[in-house]
Amino acid sequence: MDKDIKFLLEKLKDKKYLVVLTGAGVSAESGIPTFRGTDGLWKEFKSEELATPQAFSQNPELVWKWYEHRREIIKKAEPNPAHLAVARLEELFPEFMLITQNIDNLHRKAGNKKIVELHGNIFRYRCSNDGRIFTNLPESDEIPPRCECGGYIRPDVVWFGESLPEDALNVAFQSSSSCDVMFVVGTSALVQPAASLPALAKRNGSFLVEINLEPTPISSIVDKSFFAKAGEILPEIVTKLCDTMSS
Ligand code: BV8
Repeated sequence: MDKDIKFLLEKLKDKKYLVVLTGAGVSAESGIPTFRGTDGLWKEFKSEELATPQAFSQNPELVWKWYEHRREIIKKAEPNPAHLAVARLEELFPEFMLITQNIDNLHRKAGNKKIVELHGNIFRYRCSNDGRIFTNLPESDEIPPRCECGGYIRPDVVWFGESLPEDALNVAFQSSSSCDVMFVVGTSALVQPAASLPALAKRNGSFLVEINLEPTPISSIVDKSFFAKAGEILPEIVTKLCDTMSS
């Protein structure tokens, strides 16, 4: 691995603008199940079946309880060394943007500031009728709770078949088009439009690095793959990067 990191550090020497794109794999070592892993969320349902507006309108209580279940897991989770390494990278590069598909808030907890949450945040809620945002839930003995307007309150996350927040998407496209290096960490690169960002960066001449346990659909276009746990390889890369920068 050492020679791989040495190769990477060589390539990073003249790079100024780093974008990091993360998926569920960066939170796996915090004990949060990924979507498609063997430890996947709720075995009896596929995430794609529950994370949809149709599922919520057909069975709001089931979908609400699924998110409550995930919130309880996430509340007990702490940022792992991969999250901490990504936070350190924000300090090391003159220009930086973190684009995450995750809704678990762990990058913010780890200290990152420049974050685009492409798919929302599980600790934020919105009325499914009038769109009002809630950070704390109103008192209600209904499941899901209702807004004053009578509409059900839902998690403020992006479901399959729903458009991503325009401002988040614009920043994601803008930074992916302008960066000169992109790290893609812990994503199966299947979910669109997030999965199109690495190709966008590549088209603009960025140096692409993938960190994953296994190859993904973008492995053929990246310049360097590290098949390892993010919580192990990222801290190693960042430590060596700090040594290089301070020497
Ligand atoms: C949309 C929030 C426009 C909710 C999520 C083409 C263009 C546009 C749209 C589509 C398209 N083709 C299909 C679509 C529709 C759809 C889509 O992409 N479907 C997929 C399944 C094919 N996209 C959408 O619907 C998007 N909307 O495009 O709007 C539109 C509007 C109307 C009609 C059509 C289009 C909205 C997508 C957002 C869905 N919401 N999350 C919630 O979380 O509950 S997506 C959700 O799943 C996550 O946020 C995440 O993005 C995704 C899971 O992906 P990953 O993060 O990659 O996680 P996964 O488990 O898959 O992989 C983990 C990886 O980590 C693995 O590779 C594993 O090897 C690795 N790993 C594990 N442990 C480690 C590790 N790596 C390193 N270290 C470890 N320790």
